[in-house]
Amino acid sequence: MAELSNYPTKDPVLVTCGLPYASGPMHIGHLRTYVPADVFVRLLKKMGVDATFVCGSDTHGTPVLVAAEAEGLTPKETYQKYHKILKDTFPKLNIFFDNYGTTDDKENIERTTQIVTTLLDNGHIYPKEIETPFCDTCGRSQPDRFVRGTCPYCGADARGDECDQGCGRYIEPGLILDPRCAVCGNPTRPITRTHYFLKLSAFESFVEKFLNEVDGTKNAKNFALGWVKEGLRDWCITRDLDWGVRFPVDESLVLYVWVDAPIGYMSSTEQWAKRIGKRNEWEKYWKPGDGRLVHFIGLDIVQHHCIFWPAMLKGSGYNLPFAIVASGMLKVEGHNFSRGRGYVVWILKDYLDRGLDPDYLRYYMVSYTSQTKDLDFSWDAFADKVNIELVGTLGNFIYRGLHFAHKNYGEIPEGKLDPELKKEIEASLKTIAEGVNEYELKKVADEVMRLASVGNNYFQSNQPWSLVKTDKKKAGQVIFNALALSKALAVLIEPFMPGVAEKVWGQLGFEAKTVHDVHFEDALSPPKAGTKLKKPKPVISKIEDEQLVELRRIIKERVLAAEARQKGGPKPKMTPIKETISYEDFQKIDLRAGKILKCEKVEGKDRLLKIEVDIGSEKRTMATGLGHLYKPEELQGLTALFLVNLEPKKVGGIESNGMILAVEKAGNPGEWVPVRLDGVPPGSKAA
Ligand code: B3M
Ligand code: ZN
Repeated sequence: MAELSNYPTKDPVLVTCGLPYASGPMHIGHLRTYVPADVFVRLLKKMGVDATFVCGSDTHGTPVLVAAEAEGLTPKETYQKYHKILKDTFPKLNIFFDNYGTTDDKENIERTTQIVTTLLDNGHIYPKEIETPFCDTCGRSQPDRFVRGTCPYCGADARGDECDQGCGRYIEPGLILDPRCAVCGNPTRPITRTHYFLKLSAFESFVEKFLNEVDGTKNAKNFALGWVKEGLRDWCITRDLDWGVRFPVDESLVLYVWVDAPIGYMSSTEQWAKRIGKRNEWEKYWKPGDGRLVHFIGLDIVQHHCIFWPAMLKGSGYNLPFAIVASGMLKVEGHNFSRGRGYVVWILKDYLDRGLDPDYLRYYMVSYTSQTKDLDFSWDAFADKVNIELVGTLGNFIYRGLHFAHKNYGEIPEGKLDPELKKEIEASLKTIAEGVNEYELKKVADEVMRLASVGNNYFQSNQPWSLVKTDKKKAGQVIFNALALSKALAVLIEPFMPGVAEKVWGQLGFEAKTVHDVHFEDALSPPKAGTKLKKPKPVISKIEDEQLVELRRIIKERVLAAEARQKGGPKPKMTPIKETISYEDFQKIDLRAGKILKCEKVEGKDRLLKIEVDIGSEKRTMATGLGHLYKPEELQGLTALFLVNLEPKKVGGIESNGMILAVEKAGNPGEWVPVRLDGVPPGSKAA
């Protein structure tokens, strides 16, 4: 596929961006993908590529339900509220989609139903009984984000469907260890019911081949290939919830949000096609043909886009992604991005509402680090970027040339483009094309800044301010070249700083076309001598110290408030007493004293311990999830109470034949204490 990865291409390109959950306002984490994607689309357009950009709000799933419960709104009211906020915020950041829909739109529900029905017809979906968490306190099933527990793969604290603090893997329903209800904090209990699975295991070699061919960034590909090598598990695509797209076969279930969410890319394209009056235009991207699909995503959703999504597309006969571009994760002031802990920057409240220019943030997001690396946002680094690079290098150069021209000539003086400068612009265009081709937008931004430095050096070494006193014509030629370079810069910065670029464009006297509408070749043609100039104003302004102090203070206070909240956080409700059971029921349970003879860690599983237990009549191997609370030597030698007639179960590769009983301290969820029976001989029975 190597030759296909060359942009510009004659083929039309559809760019999508991970759909934001309509569960809160926009924050800086969102910008880690939306800004690069918008910049990429603008770059393609500047290269003459037919590029379309679609997105939409993700309205289903537990993230929206959690927000709805917190705000006392219905799920629909919740997503409508945040959909509007998100939709209105994008243009304020100079991010413009050709269509921005929602996954609850009619087009998406219909397309999702069509795809799932096709997958069913093609035999890719089957039913299976599984155990999923039920909370007795809340009185309902608690899938996905409604539970927290231990990641079965790496042992980290995790969300029901996602190891968000550890290995990042998707977690199938029922697999999370030690599940606790995320609403009330109490342990959940498993209930059995029939769910539906996509036979992902049958797509293993397809997915592997797809990943080896797909274009984009290496991080996405390599992560996903690693998971494929471990073997693909079939994927549960239904949930026991009232909110979502109904599952066609069993209407009491809804589809898992990750089924209808990526289909949102497709339905948003359909809405776009309808709107431009070419109903079938969406097919050029989604039905096999020449159109290319490029997905911009965050590193946390690689598995969904590189494994689940291509399998769904393949299984229902649609076009596959051409490229998957994953951006690294975000840190705020050196800490992992976290709304709960206060490490967040809210785009409206903290940034735009304070009158800060969206283009500065756009520049920061693409130029701070490589697309695939983690990006650390700090206000100090932000101020340096703006004050040193944007004001000091770029803005300064543009203003000096315009100011000099206006003051001494009142118009663009006569001149001829210096061949050396022309070469520099050509070199920039080449590097920019490479950056686009490699999905490395930092390379593009750095190159433009390099060109601005070339301009400053040119201005400095030609000294027009002295020259104008002795040879006004010659000085005019220098200024003509400075303005030619400023025009080139306006064209080249447009993709990441469209607002600033438009201002420069206006000051250079271009009125007929906006800089948005010109192609990159225009960077090589100098402006017309004789064009009248108005008094210029600096196009970029400094971040002042007082403002910086204020911005830093906001985060600091937010972090402190979050810490205080966590300390005095709400106490979990007591678990209610379960329903009465008969004496016979109780007699079915076989509880005995057991002595832990051996206790060892399990490779790669932080929470699991393998124990060998003497239960009097025999020795048993069991697994326990107490590894994060006790060292093996603390448990070895201990006599405790064991349930010895529990059906064998495989836990983390160990067949566990029984269970150590432990109590979770009231008021301290997560703190488990084994029921000790010091001095009692192994085999002693409880009754
Ligand atoms: N709504 C947001 C996320 O997990 C999720 C993306 C959907 S993309 C189809 O980042
Ligand atoms: Zn994990």
